[in-house]
Amino acid sequence: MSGMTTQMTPGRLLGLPLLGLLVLTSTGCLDRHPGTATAPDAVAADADAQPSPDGSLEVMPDGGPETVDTDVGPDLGATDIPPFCPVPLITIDEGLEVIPQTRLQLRASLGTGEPIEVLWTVVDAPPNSCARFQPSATALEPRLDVNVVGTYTVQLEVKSATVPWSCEPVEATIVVVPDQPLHIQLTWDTPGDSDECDEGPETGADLDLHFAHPQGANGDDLDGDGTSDPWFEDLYDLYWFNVNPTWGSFIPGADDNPVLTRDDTSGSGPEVIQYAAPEAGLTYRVAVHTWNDHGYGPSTATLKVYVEGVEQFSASRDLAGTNVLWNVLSFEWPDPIFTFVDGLVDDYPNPLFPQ
Ligand SMILES: [Ca+2]
Ligand SMILES: [Ca+2]
Ligand SMILES: [Ca+2]
Ligand SMILES: [Ca+2]
Repeated sequence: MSGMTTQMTPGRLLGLPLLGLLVLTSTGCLDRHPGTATAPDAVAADADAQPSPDGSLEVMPDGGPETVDTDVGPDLGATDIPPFCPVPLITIDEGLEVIPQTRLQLRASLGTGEPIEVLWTVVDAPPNSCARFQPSATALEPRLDVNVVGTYTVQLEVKSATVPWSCEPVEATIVVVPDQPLHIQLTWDTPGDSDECDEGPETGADLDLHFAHPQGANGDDLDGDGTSDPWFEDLYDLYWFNVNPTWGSFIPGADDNPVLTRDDTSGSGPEVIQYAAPEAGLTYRVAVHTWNDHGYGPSTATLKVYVEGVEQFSASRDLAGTNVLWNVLSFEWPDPIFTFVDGLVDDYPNPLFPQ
């Protein structure tokens, strides 16, 4: 998508025209960062400024308030003018509607060219999204990975020599929508993990998403219930050990295979399967396996299925321990009608990697 800039107007502007300089007063504008200041010379050099009630500019250098006569602008006749704040800009190269697993490139500016400090905050995001600014929330141009489907709102606060932190922050809202015919997403909560978003070996409970083609229905009867199982079947169970199987056409280069586009071993997820060309008339099955809780205790797994970008199925289930299989659902393609199986098998080890 093309680059896009969003600009929001803070509520504190009170309908005043945007001017090039701000007036610092003794109102709440300075309370949070009392050291904020600008030199009187810099103020006097910019005549396009918001006047104080007596037609002067008020600034706050280190030694306390000073007044620089400028004789510009009308006398507003007010005795308590709120601080005047320019509007920061949030620029997002990828636009405001993107597909899952997009790495957003954000940029902050004030439009004046003056050096600024920034503070970014994710104020709203889908559950378990773990969206964090990289390399940090104080970078001028941070990156943000948006992996979970849903709506994200980011907030930007800006400080400069003439702008205090207390000016109203601006926000931008990004919508993450799948673009594939079939998009399956697994996320999980693990209350026993104090940081569900850290990454690295055994830093969280490791759950796995499984997606089975009907050809796999003749697999081994791993749970011993007398019927064959598709799970962990070599070719027809798509999961972390079989991330891009050849289903559908066997023509080399045919772009009709499902893909596990995101594996997660460190907690929270998401694990994601995308399928550009599900086959008409086939019934697919979806399961969740607790590969290893790594000692963090029970997790609540949430499985969502999106068809053409629209959520069509959602279910959650508490899963405790290692080697638990949650047989979630089956559905036929196209025009899927979802059958919520909701079966639970407590001891279902991976036959290739028993533990
Ligand atoms: Ca963790
Ligand atoms: Ca996993
Ligand atoms: Ca069985
Ligand atoms: Ca993770």
